[in-house]
Amino acid sequence: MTYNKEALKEAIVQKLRLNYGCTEQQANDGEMLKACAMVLRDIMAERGVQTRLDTNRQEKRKVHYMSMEFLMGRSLMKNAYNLGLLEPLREAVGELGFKAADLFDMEPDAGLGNGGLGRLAACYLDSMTTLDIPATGYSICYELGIFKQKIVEGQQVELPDDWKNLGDAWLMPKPQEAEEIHFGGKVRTRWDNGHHMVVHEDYTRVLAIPCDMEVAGYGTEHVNTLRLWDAKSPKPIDMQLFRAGQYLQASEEQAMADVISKILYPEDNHYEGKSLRLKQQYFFVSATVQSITRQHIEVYGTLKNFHEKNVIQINDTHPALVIPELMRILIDDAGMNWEEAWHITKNAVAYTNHTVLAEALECWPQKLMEELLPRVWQIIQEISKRWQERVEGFYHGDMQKVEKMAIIWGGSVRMANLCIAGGTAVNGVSALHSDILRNDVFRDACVMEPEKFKNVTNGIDHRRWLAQINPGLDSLICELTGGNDYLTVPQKLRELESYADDAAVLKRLEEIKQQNKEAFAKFAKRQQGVVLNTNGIFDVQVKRLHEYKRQLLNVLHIISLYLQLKDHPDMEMVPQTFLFGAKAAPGYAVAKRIIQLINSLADEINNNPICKDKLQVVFLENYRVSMAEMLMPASEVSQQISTAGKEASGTGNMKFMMNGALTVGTLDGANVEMHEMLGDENIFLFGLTADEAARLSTNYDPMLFYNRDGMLRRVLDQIKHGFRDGKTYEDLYQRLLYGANCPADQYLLLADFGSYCAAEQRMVNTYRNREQWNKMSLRNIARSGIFAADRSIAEYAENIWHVPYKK
Ligand code: 26Q
Repeated sequence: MTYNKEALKEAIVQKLRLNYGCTEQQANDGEMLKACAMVLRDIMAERGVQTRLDTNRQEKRKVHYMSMEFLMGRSLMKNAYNLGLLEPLREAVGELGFKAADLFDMEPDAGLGNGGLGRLAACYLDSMTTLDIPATGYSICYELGIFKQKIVEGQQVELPDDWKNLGDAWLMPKPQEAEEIHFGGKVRTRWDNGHHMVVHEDYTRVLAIPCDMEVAGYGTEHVNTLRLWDAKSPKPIDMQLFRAGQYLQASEEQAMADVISKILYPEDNHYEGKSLRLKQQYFFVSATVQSITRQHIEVYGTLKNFHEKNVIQINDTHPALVIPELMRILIDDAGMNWEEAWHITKNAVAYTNHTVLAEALECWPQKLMEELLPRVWQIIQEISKRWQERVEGFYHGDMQKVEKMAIIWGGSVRMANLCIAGGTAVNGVSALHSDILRNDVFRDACVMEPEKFKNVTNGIDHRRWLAQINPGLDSLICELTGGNDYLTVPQKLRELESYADDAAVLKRLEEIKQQNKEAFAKFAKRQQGVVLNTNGIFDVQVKRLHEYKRQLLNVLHIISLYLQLKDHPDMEMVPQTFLFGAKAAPGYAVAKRIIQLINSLADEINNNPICKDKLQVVFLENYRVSMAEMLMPASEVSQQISTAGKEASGTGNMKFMMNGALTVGTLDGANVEMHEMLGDENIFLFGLTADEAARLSTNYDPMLFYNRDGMLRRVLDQIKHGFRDGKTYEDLYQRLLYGANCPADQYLLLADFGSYCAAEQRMVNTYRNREQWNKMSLRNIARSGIFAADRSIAEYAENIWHVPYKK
């Protein structure tokens, strides 16, 4: 059935009656939003059924994308857009007496992720569907997503994000497809009729209930599913304890189960060995593997061809337990021998690495695993033993290599090594990052199996991150490239380049940017009462707060501008509006101090009359997907200034570029590919390269830079003494000059300060020549096609999954 405005109207009215017992006149915005969601959900559910039938009938290989995070953001506009129903929905809603824009705006973000890794999973789900790949995403149905951030007296305060109130209209609970997960207990082995039987007993049971969210592709009938697992206890209450009057204890086990899917861990790029996190991971993995194998058996009646018909992609090591869990099911449940099970497992799992930061590599205490997952632990031990024998053989007993590559060592289980041993492919997420994995982090494993190590540079859903959020730019592109083919052929953006000397086109680009700046300023006023100077260059750094991302370097530069302005209050300058947005992990004290410093600086600058219409600094509260959607189209400068070698890829960098912002950045992550596309003339590069940074960090002396540069000294002293709010930041000053544990500042801020300031200066000078700037902006948009997720997914399909896709 094809839907038009009338059919949508009718369906919405029907939903209101059936679900809320009200008419469209009586319904409030929330009910209307949910009714619209349910109508689209129905359309997708129907197509989802058809997609699955076709997939099974044609015995296609399926992709299973496992990620502890899916940062989906809002869905109403996205789904309407992909289904080709955006305009009919707008009209239908309008005729029912509501404003579509208001409904879109009130939908809560599904914030089931921290940042890059989680958003990547969401973009990939869109592309896999658009390319007609049979794929399912899997994650946990966290009751509370990433916390909401408030700034109170300059400091971050975390509030719970209870998104399900309005956001659950997309979810379809399927209790009949629940799986049972076993924790703790004991493992016994016995011989039964010559068979070695493993018996796991006295375990605690937890139910995993799937809540499915359908995902529509663009320009296709294909629909995929995001399966979110909700944890519940199988027994409502312990009646024995209840009868004994021990009411609290009676519901203890139930509470234990519920807590597993309660909350998303808010640490980004940082590992902590918390037992609840391990429970989440196994809960997630076991439910998913049971569900996949069960469905496989339903179609094929056996698991012997499992690897031929399934590939499981794991988003970092967080779901690494799939390897022993799949082994467990193949051996204990399907009765296979080790070799056969290992062959299937190894060919069915592939691993993407997203970080080289030592503090982010997962290393679980063996004790925790042993107690929580006794059977899985046995299997890990066997995998580890066999892997170690192989390494020893290959490296002729070189114990240094054996130690580095070991899975279990010194009482810890190293998840990355488990993934390397048990997977068919390991990939990094940008050219530089994959090189660092091959030549440094996983060097010895790569020598052993060089074909296993691949690169797939990240990409973003350009339909969401350009067409949908920047309608002005979308219209211009369609006009200039003769239609909207670029939506499915992102390389078409290249055709824009023939307008690089067309003054009228460049002017329009500038006008679109200005309108987007005004629109963002309105939003900022509404959200936090701040009045942005829209005549200033919108110079933006939005991403998680982390020392390696160097928000502090940005701060140092702004302080240097401020000091110059104080020296020469009448100095002529291009107005600049510096925008920051960042959440800090609640336990990351230094990151929280940096937020406080940004707010102190903002307070100082925004209240000093000499800065009026020249310098402005704003910390944007609660940066999230839906804010990024407003901000990217309005940004002129994209700050991508991580210490080279530390940012695996970055994906915000791509969103900015696609919306015409120019990058000030280091040669790190995907900035390297960006620079390759743009050449020196269309990007503002600065700083040490990854090799130089690695070399310098072995004997880095911040004092050298401090003593050499008078401005840098003044800037640092300013941090130490603080600003008009009376707060001082000697701790951060110390950190930059001496590091937390000498010899330090691993992030080399002072070494890059000079060249960063110079790059900013080049950027501002370029901005004075608006035509030149607009030309560069156009080239950035025109050359951003390679950063479309469709390109990334085509590479995964081709080089790792070996599945066909729509070309
Ligand atoms: C691990 C164990 C326990 C608790 C939390 C974690 C954890 C959670 C999230 C560890 C890491 C993350 C997130 C990492 C992440 O977002 N990495 C980013 O991935 C992007 C997509 O590939 C890259 O573009 C970024 O460069 C990378 O930092």
